[in-house]
Amino acid sequence: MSSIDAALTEVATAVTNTLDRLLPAPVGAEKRVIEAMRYACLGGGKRIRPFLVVAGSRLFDVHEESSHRVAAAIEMVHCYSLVHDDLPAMDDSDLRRGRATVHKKFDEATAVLAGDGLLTLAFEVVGDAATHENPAVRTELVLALAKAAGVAGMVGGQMIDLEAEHARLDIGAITRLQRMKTGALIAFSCSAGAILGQASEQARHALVNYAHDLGLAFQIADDLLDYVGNEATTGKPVGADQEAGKATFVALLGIDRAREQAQLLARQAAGHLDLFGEKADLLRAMAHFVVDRKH
Ligand code: GRG
Repeated sequence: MSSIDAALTEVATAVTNTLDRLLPAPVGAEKRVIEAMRYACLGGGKRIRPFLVVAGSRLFDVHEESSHRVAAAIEMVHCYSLVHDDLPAMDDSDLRRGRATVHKKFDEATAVLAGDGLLTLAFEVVGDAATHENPAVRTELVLALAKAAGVAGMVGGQMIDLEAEHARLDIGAITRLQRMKTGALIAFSCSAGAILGQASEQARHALVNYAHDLGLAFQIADDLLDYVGNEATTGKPVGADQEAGKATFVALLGIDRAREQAQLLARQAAGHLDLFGEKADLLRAMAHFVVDRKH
């Protein structure tokens, strides 16, 4: 196993344990929605966003309980977005992470509620004093997460994406859409450690630049998997973007140029971390992992 695979596995295990602890126990009359929330969060996933929170936090020697709580919160927001994105009103998908989507396993109303429950629980976790003793740090995290998840970020990007089906977006418009839809949560994940560690402006700036390039590289790799991946390894249907006529980086650039662009962005992302020296090796390795991944 490579060191990045081993590090991802280590963080994934720790964050899954934290999620298990933070998600309520499935009891009481409301038990069904809690079961759906747990099903959405505890069954697989690469845990890339939690990894970025934990690896970024290590640059500033942040206490692990703090970084694991924020890592669990960002994964809750990510899982909510997947649950809602899979609904018939959006992507209408039956398969996610190699098993039935939440609305297939439960039902549509429960899936809507489970997503809502995860989004709100994420803010409860970040805002809790157990995440950081300084209320100003907690407030900064809550605001950054709200911006990343809301209309200026993921929700806004998803709206543009839904309206863009069969539209001819140019490279600038696709880049903006993806920076909002997937880039914003990735950017929050990269900056969370600097917020928790009350890092210098220079350090924060470097991480913002890293996140920009990493987010785009991640999205191009995701678009490529829709073209050249297979359902057995991705654990989700492939070819859906092409079928829907979606404007993606691959549709615009072609497979070879998209691959080259993703590799270039990964190298550029790693280059932004020079000031952290060897301490940032895991984040550098992650930049290459996101473009070389098969799922
Ligand atoms: C419904 C508000 C709302 C937003 C949905 C992010 C998103 C917007 C939808 C997800 C659909 C999708 C496939 C987007 C492409 C990029 C992406 C987020 C891929 C899935 O992330 P991974 O690869 O998944 O990190 P795992 O399962 O490993 O966590």
